[in-house]
Amino acid sequence: MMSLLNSLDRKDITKMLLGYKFALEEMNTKISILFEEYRVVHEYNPIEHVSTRIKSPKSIMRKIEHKGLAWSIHEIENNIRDIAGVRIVCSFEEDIYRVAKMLCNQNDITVVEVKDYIKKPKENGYRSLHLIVKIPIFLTDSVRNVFVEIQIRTIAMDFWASLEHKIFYKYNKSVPAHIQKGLKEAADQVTALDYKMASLNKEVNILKEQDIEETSHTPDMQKYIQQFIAFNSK
Ligand code: 0O2
Repeated sequence: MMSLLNSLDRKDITKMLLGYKFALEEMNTKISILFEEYRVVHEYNPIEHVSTRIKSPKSIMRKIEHKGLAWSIHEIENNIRDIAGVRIVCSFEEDIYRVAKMLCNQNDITVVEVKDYIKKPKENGYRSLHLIVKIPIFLTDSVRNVFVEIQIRTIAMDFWASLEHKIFYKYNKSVPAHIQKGLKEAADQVTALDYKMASLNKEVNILKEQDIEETSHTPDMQKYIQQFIAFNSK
């Protein structure tokens, strides 16, 4: 396999990978600007953490073979859309869609595909929102539009996906039925946990709102009490 990758020009590979590196740097900047502003305006941060990665050469080669692609930079750039990957881990499920909307609304981001594995989880229980986008990278002599895969999920979804990936996402034999069942059960528990935390959050938010309403009534109340005392002491 390595020899096939060696058949490509080194300089071309470096140029290609640089494009993905710049795309990720640009995405990182976009995300941090967006959320710093969001935090100031809404006094809330929907994001727990963000990570980026460039797909490993081994994984790129596996995908080239799996998709039956020709060994050319052009073919790789046009058909492998997750070489540059951003993972945004949010607090709650509703934050995922909030974050996705904010990113998709940016003028220079072209949304190529949305894969909603939350509304329609994968058979093994995998849940996550995937956006395949294209962003322009301004180089010395040209503008390159680069594919980036953005995975957005909650902490709970990330917990399941990271461990499942570690255990056997790349296990290429068929997974025994009882293990598949166990995995799916763990995914269901993770989903239940997400719902539970979201509902607790909603309840606390209602309490907070009531608190604000009560404190905002205080000056009126004080005024009323003063008027009442003044009237009754005449
Ligand atoms: P890695 O090691 O993370 O890079 P396409 O890209 O559209 O041609 P693909 O790759 O099947 O087809 O797209 P999909 O389903 O959106 O998956 C892309 C990425 O999502 C995967 O990349 C994983 O990172 C993640 N993913 C998808 N399904 C699962 C799953 O069942 N479990 C876990 N843990 N992650 C998943 P790679 O290249 O497969 O792997």
